[in-house]
Amino acid sequence: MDGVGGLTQPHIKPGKTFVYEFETKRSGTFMYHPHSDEMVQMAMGMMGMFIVHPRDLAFRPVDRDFVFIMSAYDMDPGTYLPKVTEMTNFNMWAWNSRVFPGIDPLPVRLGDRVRVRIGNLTMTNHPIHLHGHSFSVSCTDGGWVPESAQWPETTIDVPVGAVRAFDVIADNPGDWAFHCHKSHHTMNAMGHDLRTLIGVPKQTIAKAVKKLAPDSMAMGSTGMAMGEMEMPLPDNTLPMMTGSGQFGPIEMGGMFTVMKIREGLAQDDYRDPGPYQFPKGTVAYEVDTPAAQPVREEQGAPKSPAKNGGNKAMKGMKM
Ligand SMILES: [Cu+2]
Repeated sequence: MDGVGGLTQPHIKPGKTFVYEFETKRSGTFMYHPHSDEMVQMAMGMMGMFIVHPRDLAFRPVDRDFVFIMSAYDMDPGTYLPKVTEMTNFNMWAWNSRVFPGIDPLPVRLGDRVRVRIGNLTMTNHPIHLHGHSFSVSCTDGGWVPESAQWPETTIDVPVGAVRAFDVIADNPGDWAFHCHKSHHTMNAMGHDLRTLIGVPKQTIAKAVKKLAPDSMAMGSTGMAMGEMEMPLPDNTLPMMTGSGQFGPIEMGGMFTVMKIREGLAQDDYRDPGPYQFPKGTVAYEVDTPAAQPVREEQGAPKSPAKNGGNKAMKGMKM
């Protein structure tokens, strides 16, 4: 029983219920979604993962098994409905319809064999990356990859309409970033077509721009991090980067979470173990450098009137 409306079955009209019956003939990682008014139904998130476990429990066993379906939405800040006609410019990149920091961490015991299954029903590919480890693709939605055909990776591309599952031995304790490697996919509610204002003293021009376009958002003069982007948000949106860790803001959003690998987790106790206690000598640290001057002055550019005051111009500006 397949679900292509018109081709293999009648369309399911609003208020109606259909039954699908089928045998699960092989194990693996699969996806399901409508083939009826797809642009609308998938743009609004109607999709899911379907996992078939092997009957033989000794076949490729793992200690931890995670699954994510990737979806993308285009929602203007302040609105409540994804745009169903968008084809390229999505601004919310979600795992299981959630964005970081709303995505749970992946707590894992040191030495666990871990499987992460990822399905892609967005309209672009996602190179998925885990820090601190290498791993191999163990199955796709086409079947299990023979061990002799696997090769080591640190990032695996998940094409549109495809599933990739990778198996990793969690042999490196720590808090390891796990994310899509497209930079704008680890951000929420991106403003598109913004001007680049790196190095621009913008305290004065921001006022002028705001007069012309009160809702405009100017990028910070040193970047897009939260310190530069202090502004009230409209209802029902998210900052582009948010979440915090033991050392400060994480400045990621979207398709991002953390695999927390710990020694000594109790059997079956996979609650969030909190931030990693780094052993001495395993965290990068600051050293004194001689004469650290602002770059713009070293290059002989005019002195900025916005020096140290640039952030204030952002306050009150809306996305
Ligand atoms: Cu991505």
